[in-house]
Amino acid sequence: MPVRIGVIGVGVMGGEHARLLAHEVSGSEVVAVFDVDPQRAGQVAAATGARSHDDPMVLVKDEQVDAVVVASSDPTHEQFVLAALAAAKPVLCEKPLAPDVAGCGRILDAEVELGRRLVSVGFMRRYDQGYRALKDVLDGGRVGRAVMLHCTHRNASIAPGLDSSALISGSAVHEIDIARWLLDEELTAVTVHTPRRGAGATGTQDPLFLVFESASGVLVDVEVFGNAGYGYEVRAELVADHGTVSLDSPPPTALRSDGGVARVVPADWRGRFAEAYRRELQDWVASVEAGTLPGTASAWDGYVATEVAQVGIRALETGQRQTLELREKPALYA
Ligand code: ISE
Repeated sequence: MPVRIGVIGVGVMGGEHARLLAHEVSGSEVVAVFDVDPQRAGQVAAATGARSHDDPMVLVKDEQVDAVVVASSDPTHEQFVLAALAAAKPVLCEKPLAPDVAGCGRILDAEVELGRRLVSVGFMRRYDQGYRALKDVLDGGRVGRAVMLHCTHRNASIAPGLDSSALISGSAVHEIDIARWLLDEELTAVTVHTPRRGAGATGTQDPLFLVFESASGVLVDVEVFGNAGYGYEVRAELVADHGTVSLDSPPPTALRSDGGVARVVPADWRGRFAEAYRRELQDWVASVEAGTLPGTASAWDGYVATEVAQVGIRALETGQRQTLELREKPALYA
């Protein structure tokens, strides 16, 4: 029997998740969708064969729904994740788990109270083949221990007038999660530097240059550039004792013509990480079907990402290095 999935929020991300779950992920079907825009919900329902709900809480409780994907607006994530936990249904929540630490804490408390891990958070880079190969090299010991991790995260453009804090909470949050995952340790401090603003900067400061310190002394630097102009590009280079391993971009396909060589740079993250999203959903569905834990980020990872991002915003606002104090890690996430 396929896993019957309800999707809350079928905009850019949720609509793509619904399409993948209905047509490209095996073992799943989309049986229910909700969106604040009923017309959009109707279109996705028609394209996936699902029912369109007018109440997301009814969708969560629907006996025809085995598992829930939350891809609605960030401030609504907490209520829908808590509802899925109350219904004891597995839930995959797009990042962030919740925009604020208190909201993440309420979700952690609810999952600990339930005594079962049902929450997954959509940090899809953990499923990107490039990042997984980078982690395999590091874990295999071939280059020794990590010393530094250099990260580049550039968008062609972001919503006009977006505050700089969104570059941390909405974009660099991916580097926060992937650094913890690659290094298998916590980040302990953060400093944020503000170079001259790029010509495309709207709203406030853009780009930002963040420097995180890990518990073992690894430095993780992240250039996050919201209005880089030329395209979407994510790179990483891990520098270790005896060598480096890098995640280059854009893809190796090169066009040679008219005396030049050109490579296509993706327009945004959906093209660059399309396969990672599919793998993430496939792993999550397989784990729901088997009743096992998926390889996704957990609610704890979601909480830490939000906590670190909020401290990073404090470092930006104060211009001072900020240290990180996490809440005690419940045994459920050992
Ligand atoms: C966007 O919200 C995402 O989550 C993308 O993965 C990220 O690369 C982009 O910078 C964000 O704006």
